[in-house]
Amino acid sequence: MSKDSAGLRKRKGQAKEKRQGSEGDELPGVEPTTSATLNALIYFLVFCAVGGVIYIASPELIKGLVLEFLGIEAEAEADYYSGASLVPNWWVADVEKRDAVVNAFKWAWHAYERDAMGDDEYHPISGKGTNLTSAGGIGYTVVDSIDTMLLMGEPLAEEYKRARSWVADKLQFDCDANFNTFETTIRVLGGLLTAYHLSGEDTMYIRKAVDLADRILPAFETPAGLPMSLINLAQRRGSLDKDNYNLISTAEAATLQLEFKDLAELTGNEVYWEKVENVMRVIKKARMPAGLASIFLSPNDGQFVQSAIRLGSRGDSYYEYLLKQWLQTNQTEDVYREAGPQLGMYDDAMNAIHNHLIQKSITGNFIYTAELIPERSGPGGEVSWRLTPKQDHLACFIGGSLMLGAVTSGALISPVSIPPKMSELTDQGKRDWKSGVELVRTCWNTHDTATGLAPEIVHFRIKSDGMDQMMGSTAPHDWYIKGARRGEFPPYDARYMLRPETVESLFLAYRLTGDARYREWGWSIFRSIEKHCKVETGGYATVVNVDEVPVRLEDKMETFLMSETLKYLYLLFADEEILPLSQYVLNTEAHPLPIFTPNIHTGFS
Ligand code: DMJ
Repeated sequence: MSKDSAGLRKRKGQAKEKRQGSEGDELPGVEPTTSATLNALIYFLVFCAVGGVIYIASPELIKGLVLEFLGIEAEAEADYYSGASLVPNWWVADVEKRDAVVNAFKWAWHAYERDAMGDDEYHPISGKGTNLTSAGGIGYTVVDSIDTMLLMGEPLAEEYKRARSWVADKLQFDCDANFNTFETTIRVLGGLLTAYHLSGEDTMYIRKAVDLADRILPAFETPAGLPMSLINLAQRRGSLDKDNYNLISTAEAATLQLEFKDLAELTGNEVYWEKVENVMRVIKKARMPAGLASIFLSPNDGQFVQSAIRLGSRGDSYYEYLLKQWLQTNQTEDVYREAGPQLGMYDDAMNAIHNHLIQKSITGNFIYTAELIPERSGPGGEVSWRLTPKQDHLACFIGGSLMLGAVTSGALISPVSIPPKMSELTDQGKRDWKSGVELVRTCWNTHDTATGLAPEIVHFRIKSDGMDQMMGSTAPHDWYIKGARRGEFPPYDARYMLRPETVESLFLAYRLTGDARYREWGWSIFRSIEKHCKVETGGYATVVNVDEVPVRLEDKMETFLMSETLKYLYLLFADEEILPLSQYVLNTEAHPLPIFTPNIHTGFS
């Protein structure tokens, strides 16, 4: 693969340039000077005609070419990716840092294997494992970790063999209890599928994946076809989430698609595809004004229910999968990224995010994504939307996602340069690239804490918060952790639970720019994890307050440490060819699935 391009595939219907005219084709009987003038005129007319045709097909391509010809690539745009610190051989591993991440993975895995092998969850301080239900484990931690071992290769070869044996001999899904449909799909089904792809097509994984997927399918038996939040794997019966008024979370419903489509492609069983695509059909039909999506849907009529609108919990991966579905099927599904005047679902959503959620911080130094909260007011109980300056760590996936979208969905040519030139992007691509770069920088800034780790939730300052009066010169400049008070038990917002979203964006940003700063930021986060989350006896734990040292730890090592956080850090420092973005798309739990051109054509448009 060429190293100076993003390596992402050519977009369907991309305009091709054609050389015009040829030598010695003057008209007979015409004097040379007249002929030269005439030729020039003909060339000019042909040039204009061709230019006109291309302009109609792609006005931005012409604009970009003209600007480039005139050398007017605005400087601010040209280096918008970050600055000037490009790594000459960006695609080559930083071996020392990569190996430090491998050692961290071993530290986490060995402790888990010693204390809790096969259990769903791990508590490193007490050295114990627990299962999600009393009906036995479903391989949450083992399956979630396997593909990271496969990517890390030789240093994890023995660990991989043992993990594979556990899956082959012990993993079974005949568990009479309710499991979360979404979590089981992204972690266990996604993990099994990637293990199949990365292990050289070990069919044991596919047999397990088919068994699990078949047990999950009944979750889709609701009037609208949206999946119920819970699924009893033994009884094959779905149920709604009473704790959330029997509503269906938007992110949960719209983040099963990559996994079930991959399985449909592998097995030829179109039912997997139809079930998850129908969810997208329902969501498309339910479109809220302005293209926004609230975080809950009704299982009965499939309409959006009045609830918060955000890129954080219950909203996040809905947006992530709009792009990734389009990438997974080799950019062939126009419903996500419409080529014509009608907006694709991805474009629609990205416009909505820019028009309604992205805000500037009080100092103007950062942009962030706010939330919209519905409120009833007035005599008729009219609904108004209150903008809340709250950003979950979960929302930090969006920076990298926007950058990835900009160089694919928002690209005029394919592949684009690394980093992309602004003339290679559409207007939407430029907008998304810039906001992606800036949102990654914002998320990095939220690591400016006593531990160098970012809190679970930050609030950005707004003019009316009165903090200047209350706190004088100690008032935070841009953001703060709400409710955190010296001497008191820290609020939930203050914790770092080993989440991956910022390093996920750093990995993408590095791959798409080759800019050293993203590796530096990733390394700094890694060192903070080592310093503050590492448990002496093995494993890593949640920090309860990122702004307090020495830290207090909570006895929990989330499975996404090994499936996502350490994988993204490893990929940030590893050779680019370990996982080319032109060939794989990562599911929301960082399980890479291959890009394919689908044989199934459902006509969803
Ligand atoms: C992961 O389980 C997935 O990334 C999911 O989409 C939401 N976030 C957690 C990790 O933070």
